[in-house]
Parts: sequence; C-alpha cells; structure tokens
Amino acid sequence: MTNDFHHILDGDRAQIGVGAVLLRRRAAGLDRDLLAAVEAVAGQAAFRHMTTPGGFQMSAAMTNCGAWGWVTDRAGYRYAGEDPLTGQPWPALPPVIAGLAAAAAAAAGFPGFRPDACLINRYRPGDRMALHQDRDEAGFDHPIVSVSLGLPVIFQFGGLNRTDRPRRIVLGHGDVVVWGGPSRLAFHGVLPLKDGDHPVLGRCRINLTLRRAH
Ligand code: MD6
Ligand code: FE
Repeated sequence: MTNDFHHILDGDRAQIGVGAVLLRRRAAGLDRDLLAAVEAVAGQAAFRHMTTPGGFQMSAAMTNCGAWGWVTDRAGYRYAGEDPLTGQPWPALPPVIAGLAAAAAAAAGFPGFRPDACLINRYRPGDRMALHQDRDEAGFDHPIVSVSLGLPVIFQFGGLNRTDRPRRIVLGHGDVVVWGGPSRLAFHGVLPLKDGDHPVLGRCRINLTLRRAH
C-alpha cells in the first residue's frame, strides 16, 4: 500500500511518483569532486542560517551557486542574483554539478535540463526541513534534481495538498532524485537528521537542489 508508486524500473532506478524518479547512488562515484566543488563555493559564499518570513531560523545552513540563489529573510522567499552577505554574484555553477544534474535529468526522462540555480543545504544532527512546496521559480516546466551526500535522512514525499499523507524514502550518500511533471509541486520535507558518522562527511548531510529559476 505504501509502495504503490515505488516501482523498480531497473537495478538502480525507482519511480517514487508520477514524474519522480530515484536514481540510487547515481552521484556516489563523484562524491569527492562534488564535495570539493561545494567547499570552493562555500569559500566564496559561506553557509549561513537564513531567517523565514515568519522570523524563524532555518535549521539547515545554506548557500548557493549558479546565476540565481534561493534566499529567505523577513521580506520573503525569492531568488536573488547576489549573495546578500557579500553583495557579490553567487559563485558560478561548478561543471561537475551542472553535468551531473543534466545527466541525471536525462536518465529520468527530462533531456536538455540546464539549471541556473543550485541551493546547497547542510544538515547537522537534529536539523530538518518542514513540509513545503518548491514554488519560488518563474515556471514549473523544468524538473528539480536533488543530490544527497553524507548521512542518510528520511525524506517525506507527499501530494499536491499539504494534508496528503507523505510517503517516506531514505536518501543516502550519492542518491539522486529527479522530480518534475505532475510531481513538480508535491509537498516534501526531511525528518530530523539522525546522528551518525559518515565515512566521507562525518556528522553531516549535504543536499544540492538544482533548478531552473528563470
Ligand atoms: C533535502 N530537499 O533533501 C531538501 N526539494 O535536504 C528539498 O527540499 C527538495 O530534495 C525539491 C526537490 C527535491 C528535494
Ligand atoms: Fe524542496
């Protein structure tokens, strides 16, 4: 019953919803390159805890790369071309990240994906992300590619209404989720990160979400 949509497509691919595909460990072989790219980005645009419009601090620390970065403060959620901490443009999208996103999207049935925004979330034990929709983009015709590294987390994948009971999927090191079409506005979130010690990342999880913001 809970796995109605969890069809195994092949060894490493599972359909988790209409237009949503999980590519297990698709990024695992690139982990060192991806993490080096994230470190380089964070050297220019530091991880920070942003404030929600309601005045709460986001639990995950965030930064961005690419032409557009997702930001939140008391004024609202939006995409910005500059890092509000420095006034500088966000660091360029590293080719290893852009290439992975395009290849994963194509493998999931969305050829020609050219992301212009990459949000980088860093979770420490206890950090979480409440159920939300990704709806700050200018349009919803493009998929989202999500790359998980480090400690595993329970990902909640719901429906188009906040009250639809979400399904739970464990996202581990190297797992990639591609999600578009009828699932593009599905509610989703992650449960509090359980403590652990990952061989590559230690007590930490990194998630990259790549989007077409404009
Ligand atoms: C996370 N991910 O996995 C948070 N959004 O840490 C997201 O919010 C997300 O994984 C849209 C599509 C895929 C995602
Ligand atoms: Fe999201």
